[in-house]
Amino acid sequence: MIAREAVRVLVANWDGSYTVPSRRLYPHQWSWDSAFIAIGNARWSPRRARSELLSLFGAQWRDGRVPHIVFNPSVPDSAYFPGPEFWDVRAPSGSATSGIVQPPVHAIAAWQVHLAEPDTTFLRRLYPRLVAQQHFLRTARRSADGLMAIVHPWESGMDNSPAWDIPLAAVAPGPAGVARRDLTHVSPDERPTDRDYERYAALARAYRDTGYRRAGAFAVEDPLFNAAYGASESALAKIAAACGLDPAPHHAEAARVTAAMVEHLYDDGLFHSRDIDSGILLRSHSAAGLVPLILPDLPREIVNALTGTALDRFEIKRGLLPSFAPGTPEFDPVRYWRGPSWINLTWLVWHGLRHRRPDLAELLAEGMIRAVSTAGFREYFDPFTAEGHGCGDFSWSAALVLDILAQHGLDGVPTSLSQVGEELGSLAESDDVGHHVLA
Ligand code: 9WN
Repeated sequence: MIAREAVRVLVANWDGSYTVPSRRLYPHQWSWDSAFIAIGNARWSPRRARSELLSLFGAQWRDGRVPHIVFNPSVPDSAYFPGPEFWDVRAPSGSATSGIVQPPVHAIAAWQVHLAEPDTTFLRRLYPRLVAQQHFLRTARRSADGLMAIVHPWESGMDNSPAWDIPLAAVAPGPAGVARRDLTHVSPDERPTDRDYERYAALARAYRDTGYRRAGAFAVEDPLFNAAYGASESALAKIAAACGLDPAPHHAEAARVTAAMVEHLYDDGLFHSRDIDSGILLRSHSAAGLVPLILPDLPREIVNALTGTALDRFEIKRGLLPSFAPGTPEFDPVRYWRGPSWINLTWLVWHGLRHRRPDLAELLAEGMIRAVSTAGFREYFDPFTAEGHGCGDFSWSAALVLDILAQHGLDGVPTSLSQVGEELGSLAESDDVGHHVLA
């Protein structure tokens, strides 16, 4: 039973107040992973879902930034590169963290967690922190055209996407021989190259050396990141209303950023990134360009054009959304963010299509369930064969499939939505005891 198996993965990766993305490859807390994990945990243990988000925001910086990694002090520095010694910074809570961020999908997650089990005390606790997270982005990262910049490919969450090939080529690589740990766990054909890592390390070091204040040679407006920011403002409007506060400023900010994205990042059926220094649109075929479908205020004609692109260029009829369009020279079906299908990207596009094109949302839901049923909860999947790649027992693959199951049920497999609901309901009662779930 997939739901039970998904919960097993989440229980095995639980560290007491949050969930590691993967025991060996990513043994700390990651920012956007925790948001996706909370969405899935909300379906069987709303208590763990709330803890996941509260523990992440416990490491928020004074300026409002939510670091992309919160390090577990009991894991040795050498377990992950770059570890706490490299980043060399602590949050006010005392936790060692990184100094960069990831796409701000957390308000979306907080609202989903509340919907699964309404809890205004939780919302009231998190709301000011979510507002501070957005405030950091719109003050420290806002460009002249009103969009938010990322200063490192890791901030996009789609590290080695071909969308970064041009801006990354302008970054002088640091010294060769970066002490990578990822290749101990995953084949080099499925990960970024050493050259990529030399540039990642150089960029992170340069940002660190300005006290995490000034962008270095990489500064781009990314459609996924900005869509997450905008959709989070819409979620914050709902959260504010539920807390008896004024939602209007959040609605206005969501509308403003949506309009700015349409004006500056949209072209020919897809959203693209833009280089801040040159102002040039970095036309590529990244699935990040479909994620603005999560924006509630997106004009109808753009929704239709994106849907057409998803069908033609991304071939989503197969049920799996490739991270980069097949049929392009850069496409690679197994190398990380250069083509494989990821459950979180597919979930975001599914979320955006749910009410607008339920027929296509269903295709994606069934594709995700099929992939994990045959390959397990892998990190990513070949979009043609659904073969699994990257690490196994990957938390957000398990979590988001639980959310999909709770909303769609299992089509073609003899488990109805209500059975899944009952199964998850009974697990929720035993959410303190992982062993019970594993039995
Ligand atoms: C760097 C944890 C993270 C995800 C990212 C994914 C990968 C890290 C890495 O793993 O990035 O942050 O070491 O490659 O690209 O999206 O959050 O799952």
